[in-house]
Amino acid sequence: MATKVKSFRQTGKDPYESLSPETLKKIHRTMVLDRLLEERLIKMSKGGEGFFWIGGPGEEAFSVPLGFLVKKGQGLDHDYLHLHYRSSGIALAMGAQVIDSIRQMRTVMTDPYSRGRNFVNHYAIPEWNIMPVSPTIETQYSTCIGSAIAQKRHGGDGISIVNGGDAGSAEGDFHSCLVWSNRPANPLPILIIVVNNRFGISTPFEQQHGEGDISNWAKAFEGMPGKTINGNDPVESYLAIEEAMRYIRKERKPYLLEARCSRLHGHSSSSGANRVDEPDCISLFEDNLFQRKMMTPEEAKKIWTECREICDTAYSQVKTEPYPDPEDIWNGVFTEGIDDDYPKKGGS
Ligand SMILES: Cc1ncc(C[n+]2csc(CCOP(=O)(O)OP(=O)(O)O)c2C)c(N)n1
Ligand SMILES: [Mg+2]
Repeated sequence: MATKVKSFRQTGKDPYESLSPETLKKIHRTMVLDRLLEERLIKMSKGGEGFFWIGGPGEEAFSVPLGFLVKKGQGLDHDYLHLHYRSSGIALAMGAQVIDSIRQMRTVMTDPYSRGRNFVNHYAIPEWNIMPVSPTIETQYSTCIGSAIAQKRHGGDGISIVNGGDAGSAEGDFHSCLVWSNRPANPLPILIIVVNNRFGISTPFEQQHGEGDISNWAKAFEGMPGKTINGNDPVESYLAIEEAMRYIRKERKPYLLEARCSRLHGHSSSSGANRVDEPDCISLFEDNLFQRKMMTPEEAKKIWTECREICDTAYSQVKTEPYPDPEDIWNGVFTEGIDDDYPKKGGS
């Protein structure tokens, strides 16, 4: 039987009081920074700077708390992250810099994640165990099995964290992850996340998924906790992620968490990336903070201005930076740099 964890709604306490004012403000600021970064990236893609945009506006209330809760570092004593292309809030909360995403968008040489080669929001940060993000959806649910096996053997409380989308959870890799992490012979410490924005490009969730909540898949496994949360609320997200991580770190077993989030700019630049009318997690969060007198509208406005300045300054800097030299394509691959004999060997 799957364990349904008791919702804090049933406890009668205001969940906002569970987090310190500093934590709430830190989350708010990073959500705003993330939103403005993504809006900048969209603007760049519409202006022909970079070839493609895909990212996470609408997922900030879930991604940012997750990023702050990661046990960050390199190696098996720390968490491993197997992310997808809507994870900018996670990376920013972990300490990634706005300017580096803008660099990857403009495909300049200074892009630290791919030297101007990959799509934007395709991170690769070895120092923090952030595995290279793949544009092939859901393969991360398979790769996370490997890091989790290594962490289980190693001991300690490091966990593997994987996130992906609702449509991808209809693919085999997601189910391999459930089966492999729940093997009675060797259960694995994986936080299995599905961010359900109710669409796979243009396929509605309701037309593809007969299981209702995706977290219902946990019921197939003896004792596996599964939970669906409102991922548009950063406090609900923070508390649910914290609870799931506590369980996985201690029990060394998997946990399935489904976060229902908005998708505020459609799928990607391929579908136009225009703003759509769905609940905005930042507006909702600000309303909650204002009502509780934890922040004033003036304070919020100041934060928006400061974060906008950070994005503007970074963008101005990136515009001065060089594109990769075409010859650089041969560097950082599985060869020893440029092979002068390549054309003679039949290449062109
Ligand atoms: C293996 C594979 N199949 C198909 C695609 C094309 N594709 C890119 S994004 C996407 C939809 C993914 O939807 P979902 O998993 O719900 O994530 P979301 O984009 O909504 O966050 C598809 C089918 C792909 N990138 N990789
Ligand atoms: Mg989706």
